[in-house]
Amino acid sequence: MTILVTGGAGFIGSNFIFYWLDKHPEDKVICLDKLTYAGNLSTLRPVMDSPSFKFVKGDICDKKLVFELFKNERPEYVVNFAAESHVDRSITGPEVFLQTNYMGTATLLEACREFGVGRYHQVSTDEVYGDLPLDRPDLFFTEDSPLHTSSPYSASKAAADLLVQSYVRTFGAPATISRCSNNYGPYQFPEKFIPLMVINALNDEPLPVYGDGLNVRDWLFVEDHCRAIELILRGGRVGEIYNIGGHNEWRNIDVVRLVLQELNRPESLVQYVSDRKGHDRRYAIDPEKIRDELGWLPQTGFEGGLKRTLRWYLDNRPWWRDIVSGEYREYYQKMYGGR
Ligand code: NAD
Ligand code: TDX
Repeated sequence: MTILVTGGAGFIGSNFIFYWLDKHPEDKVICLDKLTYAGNLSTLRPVMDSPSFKFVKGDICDKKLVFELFKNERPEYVVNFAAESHVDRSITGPEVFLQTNYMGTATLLEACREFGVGRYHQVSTDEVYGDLPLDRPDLFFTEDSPLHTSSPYSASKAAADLLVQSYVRTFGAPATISRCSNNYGPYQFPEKFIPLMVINALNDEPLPVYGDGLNVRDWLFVEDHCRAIELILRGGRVGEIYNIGGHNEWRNIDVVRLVLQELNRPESLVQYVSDRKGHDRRYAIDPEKIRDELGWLPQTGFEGGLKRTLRWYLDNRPWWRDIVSGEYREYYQKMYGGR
């Protein structure tokens, strides 16, 4: 069986490739990735020489390349992780988000239609539901919550979801969609909240907390997300959406405090900075559907998962040092300088 994983040189896609090859060594995994700033070939080093793995550098928007790949490899499963994924970048430059997240999905769906696949899975996000108020802890996102997007990033992801649903209805595409909460774990790009805080703390640099630090995110260890996608591919119903999240809500400032405590760094490193435009207040997933239909439950608790993640960043300094010493410095200056 051949499985095509797009965006597999990024954070969740690479963890998914490791997970899949470990669980299904008889399968062939092909990774299609453009290697944008967020893609890192060194991440895939552990599997690069495996006969079960093949890396293809390319853009999911490149119809000729994508069609050629489908024609030659005939993947049975396609899992689309490829995306521009950082909300802050979508605020300073939305176009590439629309191009990759929407048009890239369109190209993959067309290739599935032309060549036929067993399953197409769209990796979406809980951000398509917008946010929940802090004073209503009884509210959660269900699969029926209305789409209510706040950023160009979430709008581009919601648009892609609607396109996938239209292909199910009109063309009978064997597609599913998952909407997961915030992931954390090894190989997450340093621009994202947890690795950014960890790396700054290790470098004894200020930890920039947006606004009042009271925004709430529902954190899930990346391996739990990978297992949920596997279950959806195997047993999820075509045309369905599955929310993924583990009832693990944390205020940003409390995550920062925990990181500082674990790394034995002082709280004086916290620096409140001006808020993100349109900053979503609270995300919280109701995972009842995936639990009841597919038996999925998260297996990694937050404190254990965070410890594993911190250990990974401590043990893999060359991985993130290479990133933060390059063009990332310019990004950081532009995003945080004088904020
Ligand atoms: P990431 O930014 O770490 O990785 C994205 C990968 O996609 C990179 O390897 C990049 O090179 C590749 N890519 C970008 N544009 C491409 C293109 N046009 N063609 C081919 N490859 C391209 O992202 P991530 O955090 O691993 O997120 C993966 C997916 O999961 C995204 O679709 C994101 O929306 C979704 N998601 C992420 C989270 C999270 O917390 N990180 C939560 C829910 C859903
Ligand atoms: O420097 C920071 N300071 C800060 O306070 C950064 C980078 C973030 N934050 C806050 C903003 C959010 O409230 O931390 C929270 C998490 O921020 P991000 O890591 O940027 O994640 P978020 O905006 O919640 O979106 C994430 O979850 C859903 C992923 O990046 C998306 O790809 C995914 O779809």
